[in-house]
Amino acid sequence: MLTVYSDSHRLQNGRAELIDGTLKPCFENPSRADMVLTEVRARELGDIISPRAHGLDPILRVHDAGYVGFLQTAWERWTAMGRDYDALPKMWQIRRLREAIPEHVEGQLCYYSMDCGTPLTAGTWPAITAAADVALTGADRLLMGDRAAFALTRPPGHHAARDYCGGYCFFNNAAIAAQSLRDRGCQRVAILDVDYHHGNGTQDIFYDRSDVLFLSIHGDPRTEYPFFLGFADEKGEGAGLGYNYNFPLPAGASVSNWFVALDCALEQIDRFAPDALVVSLGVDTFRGDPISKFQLDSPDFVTLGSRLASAGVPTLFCLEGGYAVDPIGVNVANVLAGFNARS
Ligand code: SP5
Ligand code: ZN
Repeated sequence: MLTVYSDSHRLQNGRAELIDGTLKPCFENPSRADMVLTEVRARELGDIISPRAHGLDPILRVHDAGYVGFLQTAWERWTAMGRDYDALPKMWQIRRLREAIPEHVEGQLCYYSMDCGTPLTAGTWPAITAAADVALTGADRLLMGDRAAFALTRPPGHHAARDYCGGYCFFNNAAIAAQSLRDRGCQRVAILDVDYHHGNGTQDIFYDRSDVLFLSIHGDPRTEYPFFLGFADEKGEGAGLGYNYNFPLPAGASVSNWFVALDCALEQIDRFAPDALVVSLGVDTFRGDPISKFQLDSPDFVTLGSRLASAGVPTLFCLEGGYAVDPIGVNVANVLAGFNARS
């Protein structure tokens, strides 16, 4: 399987996130992608190519133009005020506050953010446009007839919705790729999100649509981030009713229960009979993950890859979370190797 990779991911290198009440070094940092790339190379999983630039149009098919414009200009406007530290929001447009978009960059940062763990930095814009191109170039390969491709996307994307960032995500790489596959001839696309955290952004983007099936297996939002979305009763709305599946599992859920949920998700994918499958591949389900509470061990990721291959659908993997940095390369490569062996 081919890997798409760009060095530009390095440009997203936040200094700190607010977590557990303190500013801590960002869990989502460049060393994650370095570890994954090193392992993909060492295991000879396939060619590694650079992305092709796709421009802003495919991003604007998924994201709000005002939001995209904000991301494009935010750092310049932030530093023009004499600020040189990463931009983090410090309030939110919560219940009964005005919904109008503020004029000031700081107000806009608050308006367009979900949390204060997602620092906007000098290099955020080039990094996130490159990550979208990485995902889109992976989609190109499926359209050329490849059985599968791995988009080594960083920063991740699945918490980013139509018009907000959060959870280390700015552009929803998987959603951008899925929409592009739709726009270029696939009738039905399924997105399976196996990251520890619910893919609230992806759900938001496709919630009222029947042409993109979204399924997510994740820590129960009753106790886990992102708290406000990802419950089992969220089934889609309007034309999208019946095309959204959440499989929340209690924090600490066993590996066997996790794979039961995967089987349920795969059954729905089979029924939907998509032309392409996009996997939001977070490996923060690993038992050693510093911010998550599932129990998967490294060999379980081989099983995951193999089960995904059994769906028999052209598959694009987009990297999402995974914060145990030393084993992240092995865990991701195990998924890809398990898939290769079965397909
Ligand atoms: C892409 C992705 O995986 N984003 C995850 C963002 C999670 N951010 C907040 C996590 C809060 C976890 N709290 C556990 C603290 C352990 N000391
Ligand atoms: Zn995650």
